[in-house]
Amino acid sequence: MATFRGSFGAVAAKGATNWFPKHMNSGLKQMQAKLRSVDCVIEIHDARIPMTGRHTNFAHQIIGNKPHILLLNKSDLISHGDIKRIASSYECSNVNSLLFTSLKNDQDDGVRQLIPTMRKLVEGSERYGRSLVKEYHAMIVGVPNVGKSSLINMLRAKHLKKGRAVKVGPSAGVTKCVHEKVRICENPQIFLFDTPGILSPKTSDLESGLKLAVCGNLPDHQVGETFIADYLLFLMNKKRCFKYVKYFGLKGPSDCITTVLTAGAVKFDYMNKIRSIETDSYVMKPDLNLVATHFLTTYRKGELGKLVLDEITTTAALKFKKNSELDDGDYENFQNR
Ligand SMILES: Nc1nc2c(ncn2[C@@H]2O[C@H](COP(=O)(O)OP(=O)(O)OP(=O)(O)O)[C@@H](O)[C@H]2O)c(=O)[nH]1
Ligand SMILES: [Mg+2]
Repeated sequence: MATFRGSFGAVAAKGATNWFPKHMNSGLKQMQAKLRSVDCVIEIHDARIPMTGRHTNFAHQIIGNKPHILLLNKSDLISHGDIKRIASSYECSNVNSLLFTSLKNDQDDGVRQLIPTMRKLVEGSERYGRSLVKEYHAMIVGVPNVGKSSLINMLRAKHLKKGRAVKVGPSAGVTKCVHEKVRICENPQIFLFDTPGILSPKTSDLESGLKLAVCGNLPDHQVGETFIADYLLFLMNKKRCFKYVKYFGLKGPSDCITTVLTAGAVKFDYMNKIRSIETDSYVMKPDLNLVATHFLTTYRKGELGKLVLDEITTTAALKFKKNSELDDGDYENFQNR
């Protein structure tokens, strides 16, 4: 069995995981300005990083005393066991409404529960000067690329049978300003505000920033595709998630990103023809950046295993076998996870 790095020692360029373009600053101000007409804040985060990367300032700058629902979205990319462990770890937190959603599933249970949960919370709240207003307003907040706009479109299609209202896309930073409210329900009338994804101006530590990068919450080129891929490889090995071995046609797990990406370049034919000045002839060189992008995209589609990037430490979590206790015999099981 290969031995793996105990910690991620690679060094990123200074500030590589800090991404706070102008639209985030102005978006945050627009969100604060709209708060007066909002009855409930729906915060969306990526279920693969349930403990990492939630914007720390949302709590006091945006949520305040308003009813708050936390949606851990993209739950199709994690296992049922992990959903249970995360839910139990949130039991003793200050989050009072937690739902897991997958917007890839039309019949998703979490999405079905959202409007009833929101109604219950709003009806049981003060509504600060809005008690005579019959329609409900909610603001959707979260870091980039977690599915805020997709949720609005899905709820609208489900309850109003109407088409897309807001733009969605696979990269971070698609929504750049707070949009006009979108109606998503007739009875009662419920409107949602879509908002731009907001990150903290400075990520607290490199690994938190890299986890956000692996999930696509900041642009790949900001951090560097190969660097993010190396961190993903480090986590996959740490969590004994070895689907990448077969995928890249390797003989066994490896902790060396160049070995993994070079194997991928050969398998997927990501080779560049380059003219060598020394020999005055053409040589084939692997395009490691392209394979790194392919690696990240494949993980993000869930095709390399249902991998939660955080450690989930709760009493319930202790019932599950810890990764550190796994041995060679577990290798086969994890390959098919
Ligand atoms: N697998 C999976 N993908 C999802 C889910 N929800 C959204 N996505 C995808 O995630 C990507 C981002 O979705 P958006 O709705 O644009 O995310 P956003 O939070 O509005 O992003 P910004 O506007 O950039 O802040 C899109 O490619 C969606 O198809 C989900 O539940 N599961
Ligand atoms: Mg959006």
